[in-house]
Amino acid sequence: MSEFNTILIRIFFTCLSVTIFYAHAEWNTNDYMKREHSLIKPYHGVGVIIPNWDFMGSTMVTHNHVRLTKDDQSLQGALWNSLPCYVRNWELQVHFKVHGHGKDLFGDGMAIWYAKDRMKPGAVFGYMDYFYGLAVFLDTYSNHNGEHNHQHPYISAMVNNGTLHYDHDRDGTHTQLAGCEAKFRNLDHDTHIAIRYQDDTLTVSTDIENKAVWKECFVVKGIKLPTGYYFGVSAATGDLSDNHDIMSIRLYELDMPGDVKDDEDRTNIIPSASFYEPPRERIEDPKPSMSGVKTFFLMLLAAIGLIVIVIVGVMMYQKHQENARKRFY
Ligand SMILES: [Ca+2]
Repeated sequence: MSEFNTILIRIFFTCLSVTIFYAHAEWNTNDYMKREHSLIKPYHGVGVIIPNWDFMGSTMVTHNHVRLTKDDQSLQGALWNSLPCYVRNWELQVHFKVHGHGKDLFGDGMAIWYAKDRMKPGAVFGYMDYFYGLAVFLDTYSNHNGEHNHQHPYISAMVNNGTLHYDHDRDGTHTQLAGCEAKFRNLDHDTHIAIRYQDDTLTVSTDIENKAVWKECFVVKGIKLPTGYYFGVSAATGDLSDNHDIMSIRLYELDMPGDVKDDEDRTNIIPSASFYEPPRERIEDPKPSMSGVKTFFLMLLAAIGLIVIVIVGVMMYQKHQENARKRFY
């Protein structure tokens, strides 16, 4: 072996050990991060296998991201953690990027899952309908104008016990727990979402304004989720498209050593939510012309009333003056 080759090999191993050292140092600074439920660069283990994660559909893994769908029509992709999660209180942080060529038309969006069944393709952003568990939707396309009074992109959550249908045509508005508008698409800076499940309370926050702070999207109390479900992310395109990329997924355990733990067995409970947003029925707004007419008549009545009072007042005053004059003469 030539001396040049030996030097090259030395350089390679130095770089490798430095990389391993820093990777290890990062783990040490995140004592409560569960590495078996997290996805961090470099993704690759051996070959194209990502340790503890499986991918399906249109998903492509590169050095910088896991692309669930590219900016092309009719694609579905997903990435699923292969180990069930038995952490009771947790926070999942996802570094993602949704971008594409569309200026006004793009879609459909992506979803982050904590669900019973993994690797199931379907109609809900690339995952099965009538699922068991929690979904957080990052919906970029408004399928139904007028049904809801918010803009897209829109982030919302849904808890399902296997019986609820996600109504794509109405953007799931009848089954959502809560939601918020979030302009996370086509941004130059990093975009993150945090899903916190602690003491049966779900808190979803975003970091999409390049301020490195979490901004609360919504909080919903009274949510029961079993342990032993799987984390996953999925995305879908239809007639409209976007690149849906995942840069990292970090799961933090929120139970601290020494916390008093209740003994409730959470392995077999059915996912449930005690509070749903009231279903948004198609209630027509009161017609403006009607209310205008009403207002007009009310004003007219008030004006007539006022005129009557003034006239009566004037007449009484004149009568009074007349009487006074009569008394003097
Ligand atoms: Ca939609």
